[in-house]
Amino acid sequence: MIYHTETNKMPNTFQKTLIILKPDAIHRGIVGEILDRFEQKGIRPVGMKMVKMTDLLLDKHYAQHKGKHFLPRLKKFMKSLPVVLVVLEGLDVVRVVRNMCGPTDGKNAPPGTIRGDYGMSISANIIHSSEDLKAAKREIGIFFSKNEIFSYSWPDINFYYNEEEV
Ligand code: FUP
Repeated sequence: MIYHTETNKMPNTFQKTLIILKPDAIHRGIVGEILDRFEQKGIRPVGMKMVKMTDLLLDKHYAQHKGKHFLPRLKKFMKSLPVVLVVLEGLDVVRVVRNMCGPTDGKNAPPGTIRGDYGMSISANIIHSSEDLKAAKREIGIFFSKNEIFSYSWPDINFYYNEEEV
C-alpha cells in the first residue's frame, strides 16, 4: 500500500486541472453524467462550485483569445446560464481530461469523447478543460481560492493506480 491514508495526502505526482461545464451542459441536464465519467475513470473532484460568469472572469479566462472574432459570441454564451467549475485531480490528469473531452468542434470529436458524444457545435461544446499544466494553474487561480480546494483520503486508490504510479 503506497498511498498513505493516514496522512490524508494525495501522491505529490498528481496534477490538478480545471473543467468548466458550460451553459449547454447545465441546460441539457448532463452535469451528473459528465462528472460520472471522470469518477469512473479514476479522477477525483477536489473543488467544485456553480457560478454566473462575468465579463471580468471571462476576459481573464479567455485572455489568449482576446481580439478573436468568436470571443463576443462565446462570452454571451458563457453568461447565458450559470456554469459548474470543477477542479479534478489525478495522475497526468491535464492530458487525460483533454483527451476525454475531445477536439473543440463536436462534429469532429470522436465517439467516446464528451464532445463527440454530446455535441455538434464548435462553440456550444459542453465542456472546457485546461490545455496544459501552466494553463491549469492559471485557470484554477482565477476561480478558486486555496481554501476551496480539498485533499481527502482515497482508500481504494490502488484499484485505480499501481504502486509506481502513486
Ligand atoms: P478548446 O481548448 O478545445 O476548449 O478550444 P479553444 O481554446 O481553441 O477555444 C476556446 C473556446 O472558444 C471553445 F471552447 C469554443 C470557442 N470557439 C468558438 O466559438 N469558435 C471558434 O472558432 C473557436 C473556438
